Amino acid sequence: MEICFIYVTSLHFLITLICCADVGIKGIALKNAQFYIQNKDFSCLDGSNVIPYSYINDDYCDCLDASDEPGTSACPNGTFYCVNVGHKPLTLPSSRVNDGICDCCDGSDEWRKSEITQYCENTCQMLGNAAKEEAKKIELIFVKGFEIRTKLVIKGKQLKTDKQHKIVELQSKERVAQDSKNEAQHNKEIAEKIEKITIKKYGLIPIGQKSNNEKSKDEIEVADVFNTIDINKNNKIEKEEMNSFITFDLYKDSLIPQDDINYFMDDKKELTYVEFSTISWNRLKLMIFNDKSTFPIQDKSVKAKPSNVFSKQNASFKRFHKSLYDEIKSIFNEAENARKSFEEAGKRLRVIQKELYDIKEFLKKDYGPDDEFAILYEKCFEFHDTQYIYKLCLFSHVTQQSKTDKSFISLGTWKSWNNLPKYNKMLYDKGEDCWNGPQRSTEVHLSCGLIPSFISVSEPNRCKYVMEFILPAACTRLQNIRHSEAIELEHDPQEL
Ligand code: MAN
Repeated sequence: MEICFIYVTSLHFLITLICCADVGIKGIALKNAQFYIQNKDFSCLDGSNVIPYSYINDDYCDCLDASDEPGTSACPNGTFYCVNVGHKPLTLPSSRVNDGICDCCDGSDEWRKSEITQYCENTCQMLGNAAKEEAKKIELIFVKGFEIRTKLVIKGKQLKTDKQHKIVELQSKERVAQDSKNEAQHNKEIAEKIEKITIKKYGLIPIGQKSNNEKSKDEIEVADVFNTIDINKNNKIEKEEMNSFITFDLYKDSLIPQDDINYFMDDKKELTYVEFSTISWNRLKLMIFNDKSTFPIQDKSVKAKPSNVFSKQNASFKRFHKSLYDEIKSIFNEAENARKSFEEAGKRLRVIQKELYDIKEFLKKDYGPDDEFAILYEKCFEFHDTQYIYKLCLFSHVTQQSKTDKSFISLGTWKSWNNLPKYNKMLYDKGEDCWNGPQRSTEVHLSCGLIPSFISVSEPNRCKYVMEFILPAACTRLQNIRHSEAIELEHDPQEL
């Protein structure tokens, strides 16, 4: 019964439209044609007046809604409807009717002039064909883009799964690395304890480990001895200088033992202050100053008898110290190696922790309803204008680099999607402060395109930037496609 009623009503509308509605009236929209019935009084569409049929388009405004003057400019609030057969219909403000300019592609807005001679050329068919061609290309971009997007979805999901697995793997590596760091720390503490005892016992200089006061006291002593031995004052200690000190007559046989001198000098011909203080000083101190005596005066005669400073010492005593040096050296080496191992274990742990942190950061972000944007994470794209190079690193940050002084300004870091659930606007905020203004921020507008490309940058409000970016991941809706992209169809798109 209901269906029958709808059918009868529709049929009645159709009959009215075919036999009675006056589609010949200029400027009416097709949907309104049914209200303009030839030779019947016309009721304004808003009900504001009822007028004789002859008053329609008579250049006099009778209806408040201008519905009696659809084809003239009599009512300021009126509109003219171009049917534009073959192309898109168009609605114009009534002021543009019969103004001498052809606005409708079918020329109907200049109907008065065309009544005399054809005033406007009908370009609807041509425009309609061109629009259809463009629409086909756009459709093709959408279809191809959607195909790529489908692959991106698979890749994005795979990437996320891989990262999740990687987290588990890294967490177990982290535990192992933490254990080995703890062990290295334990070994270091033991080795350093022994080192400390040794240093204390033999009154050595633990280079780089003492407080500033203690250090400077040691440095003064080292510098004193260095200056004493440096007879020619060239800021270096030469072998000849060493040989001119009876102090080095270690065996009290009026000879300076050259193998011992080579040992002091670490097999070098001359020593700088740094080499002396870092290499030779402890060797010297162990072998000569163990009795806390001061450095003896120079004796220009190498053959001279040793001074009584060392008269208490004998050769075996000194040899004992040389071997003691080796023992101490190995204690120092052990402590040094333990420190290095600890440092390396710490480094290894930090590398793992950094990787873990990065993956967690990656997984925190929303890569679209199907993870179709995931593989673009931290991928960067540039746009150059006359003044700046803009760099957009997706899901990460945006910068502006001046072409003149090469300085960088942050235009924001990843914040979020800006108009969910559409996933076509990204927001990067908390960029560098704008002078006397807000913090810089950037909105990135995404639309469908086969190749990810940075299309444009603008600054509609000071320090608020808008970037246009195209990519296949955004090929979800036909209206998202940029028309200019049509020409790129011939190129082989990369799958991003
Ligand atoms: C720099 C740039 C411009 C910005 C001004 C604001 O010159 O970041 O984009 O408009 O600063 O002072």
